[in-house]
Amino acid sequence: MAFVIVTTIIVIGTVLWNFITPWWFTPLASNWGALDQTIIISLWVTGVAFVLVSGFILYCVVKFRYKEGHKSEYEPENTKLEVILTAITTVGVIILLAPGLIAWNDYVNLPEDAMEVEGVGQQWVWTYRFPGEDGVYGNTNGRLFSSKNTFGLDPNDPNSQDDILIRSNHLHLPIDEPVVFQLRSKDVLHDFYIPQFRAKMDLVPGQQTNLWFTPTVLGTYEVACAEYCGTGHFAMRGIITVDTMNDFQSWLTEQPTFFDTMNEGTKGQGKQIAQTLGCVACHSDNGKNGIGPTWKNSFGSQRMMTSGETVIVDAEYIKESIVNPNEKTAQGYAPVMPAYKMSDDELDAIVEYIETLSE
Ligand SMILES: [Cu+2]
Repeated sequence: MAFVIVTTIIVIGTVLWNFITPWWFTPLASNWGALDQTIIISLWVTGVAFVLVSGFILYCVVKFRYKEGHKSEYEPENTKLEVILTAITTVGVIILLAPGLIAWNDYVNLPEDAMEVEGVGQQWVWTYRFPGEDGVYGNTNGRLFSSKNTFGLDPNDPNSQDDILIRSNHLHLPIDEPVVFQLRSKDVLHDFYIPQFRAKMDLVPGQQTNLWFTPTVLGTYEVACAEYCGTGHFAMRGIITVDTMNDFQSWLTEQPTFFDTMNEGTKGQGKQIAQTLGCVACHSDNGKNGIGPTWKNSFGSQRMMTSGETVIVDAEYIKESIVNPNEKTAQGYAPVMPAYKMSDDELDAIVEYIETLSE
């Protein structure tokens, strides 16, 4: 009897929980209401099946419990029952699958006149590229990646020059305009996910994947990486602000083109370089230690190494830590930082930036 009571409580509690849970969808801010409906239909179908199957088990436990003199009957075939059960299951599976297939068809068919943005993922930052005035993306090639050319754009391709580069994790989009994201990864698998837009797509190294949506509510939304991509996965976040068309246009005109970025000096650009290369995912500028030590007030301080030696955080140590990070590891941190190739000017710019963060 205890089994019947406990199971009944679990079944009723599970069903009730789905109605009163505080962890429901965040308010929808895109065109993808169909995806929510698909999930809700699935919840209803599986919920009804759950209640019916659980109810049947409880009924059997009570009805056929052990009694003196009761004997079970042997019935190996019951064609009528099999036909009914097969029919019900078939209808259930169709209701489960059909709405998803309809929504998926829209999801993978990209609108033709949509705005285009490229989303680039790397451990552990997001950056973006617009095709610029000519509307055509310049060619990219993994061999062309450098600390200066972080998008790997072909400098000899005339289409590259006007490409607009967003070298921070903060992207703006205009409201009510369909936008197609071309997604690519510079290193490992990532997943571009904005919960309020319900939009989600894997980034696969060596491939381009696509995703589209139409933002429908003004506001600021968080981009999260939804595919475990290494130690700093949790820090791989970004922001998308949905603006009016006017605000979006004025933001876009302030962003540099590829031509601009290739011709800008490095002096005073330490913060920009740190952002573009993703240093900021692990090294904060606000005193909070992350995967790596914070940069705030670090310049000139003493730091204990795992080897037991103490070093002064000066220009030489910082540069060595960037170029050859596993030479010395600070105590309390894992030796997970990849080595970065940078020009002397860029190293100086970063040291200078870290220095400005210290009192
Ligand atoms: Cu990631």
